[in-house]
Amino acid sequence: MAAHVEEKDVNCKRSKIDDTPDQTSVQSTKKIKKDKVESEDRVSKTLESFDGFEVLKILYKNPQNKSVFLYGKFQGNDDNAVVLLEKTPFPVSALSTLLSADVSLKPLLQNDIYSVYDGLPKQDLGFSGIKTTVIYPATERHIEKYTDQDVALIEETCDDYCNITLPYLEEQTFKIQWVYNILEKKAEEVERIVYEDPDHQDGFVLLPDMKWDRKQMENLYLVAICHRKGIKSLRDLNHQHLPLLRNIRDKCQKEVQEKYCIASDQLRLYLHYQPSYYHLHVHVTHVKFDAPGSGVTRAHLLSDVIENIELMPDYYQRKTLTCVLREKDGLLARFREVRGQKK
Ligand code: G7M
Repeated sequence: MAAHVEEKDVNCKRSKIDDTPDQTSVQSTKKIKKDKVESEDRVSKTLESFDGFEVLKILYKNPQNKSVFLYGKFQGNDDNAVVLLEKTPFPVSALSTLLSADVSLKPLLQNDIYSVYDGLPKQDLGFSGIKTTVIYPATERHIEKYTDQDVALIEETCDDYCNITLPYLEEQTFKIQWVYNILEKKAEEVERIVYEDPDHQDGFVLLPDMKWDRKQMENLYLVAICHRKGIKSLRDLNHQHLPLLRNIRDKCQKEVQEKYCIASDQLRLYLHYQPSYYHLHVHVTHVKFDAPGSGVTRAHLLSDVIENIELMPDYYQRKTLTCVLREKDGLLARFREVRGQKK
């Protein structure tokens, strides 16, 4: 079986993505310029307010999950900014303050026993209720990423991976500086790190995902980023990675149990295919939380990944993987071009 894995690796043109922070690949000067801001080894400065911010476009809005994504600029600066506003769940600890004289009620509807009000806090109640994520300076890719768009389901065979996906990935500049900043402790406070196994081969850093507000356990969202460089995605995984994958599974479960008192049967550990960032990482979410990307078209349970590889060491070099690609994703355009499909 192992020999077969090597054979497959040879069949699939060797990846030029060496997964180093300063990687450059064949691309137009325009593109290099477009993405330059992200390849620099730096951490953007902390904003104090949105003073001088001008909203140029609403990229996405979702009344169900009460979020809105915007694109805009700060006065006197030409850099793009993407701002994600998401209303957060009510922290149980704030309920007694919310249901008190500190909130005035403005009636909106009154009918028989039913009434609806606008609840207006008179002062700071100790929780903002709005999670605000700022990507600044943002590239055009960020603007695309957060823009509402149609998606298409693509069945990627292993040949498609070798002939379409991998060459496409090799042409791109992968902006994973944020990953290296975390691994090298250049960004995100060290105390945010939930756990670290420093082993170069099988170690990883476990920390809160950017999407988690770190307040509610029921939408717990952590991400485990492996120390080893060069593993782009599920497609690269084979029997040699089993110790790494088992280590991530076992230690994440243990640490989450110890730190957050969440049992392993309440945790969902999974990988995305396609991921947004091609450096191996595992999503760790509460099973009750319907996290974006935790559905069948994107998430692959870590336990299934491990078992599939145990059953067939080169499973992910052979399996057709179905994934969702967004309309503006260049990879979708490439699939359509090669397959002679029109939008
Ligand atoms: O789709 P993909 O499997 O590549 O998921 C990447 C995950 O990384 C997403 O869940 C993001 O929310 C998370 N993420 C992205 N960035 C840029 C950061 C970051 O700077 N810090 C943290 N903690 N998580 C991030």
